Amino acid sequence: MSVTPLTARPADFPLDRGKVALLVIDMQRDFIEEGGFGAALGNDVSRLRAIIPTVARLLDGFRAAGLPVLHTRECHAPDLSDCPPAKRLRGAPSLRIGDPGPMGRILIAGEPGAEILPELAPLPGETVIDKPGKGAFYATDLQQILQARGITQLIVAGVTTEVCVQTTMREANDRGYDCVLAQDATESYFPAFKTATVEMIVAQGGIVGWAASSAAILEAIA
Ligand code: TIU
Repeated sequence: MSVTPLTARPADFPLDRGKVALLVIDMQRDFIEEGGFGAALGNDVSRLRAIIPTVARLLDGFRAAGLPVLHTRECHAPDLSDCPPAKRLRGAPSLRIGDPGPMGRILIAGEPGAEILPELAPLPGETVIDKPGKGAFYATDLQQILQARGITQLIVAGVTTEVCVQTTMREANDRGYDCVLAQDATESYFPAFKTATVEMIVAQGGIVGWAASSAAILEAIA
């Protein structure tokens, strides 16, 4: 298999086209549009919109290269059987998980708010993982899906950087996957948290993984 050096931090990443996939985390209306979960938590959701074109370019690049694309959605069963009470009851959001809002019930599978943004919608045949946790491996089939397809390298994008993206990268790292954060295709409600997350991922020789620009990633897979 052909290995291409991808310009990254803390060092070049040996991208293997036979083993790499794009994993787009939770680009859902509930986190990015008004009236959803992110806004109910008191966040300014507008700043997350800025990465939509960059995530779209990554999707286009992976699709054009014939490389695998996987998407995740954070959402729960309508009866909330997969939602720990602590998750629902924590804090003082204006709407809790399962409550009816302008985009349907908050973070519930099948509701409009839980859908991926139309601009970034999965294509037929692309894997979509519904996950009840912040990490994409907890209580999902992601590990088995990746193993079955021989995927060992993950290019990770999506929201939010320090919550679901970082949790997923840490889960993946512990399972032996080599992960690259697409640093301009991820965003946080808190700019300082995004900066800190990128730095803690690449610190200590890449203790969690690598970070690279989308342009460098697209160049490496072209
Ligand atoms: N609140 C927050 O920053 N994020 C989440 O709750 N979920 C994801 O990051 N997807």
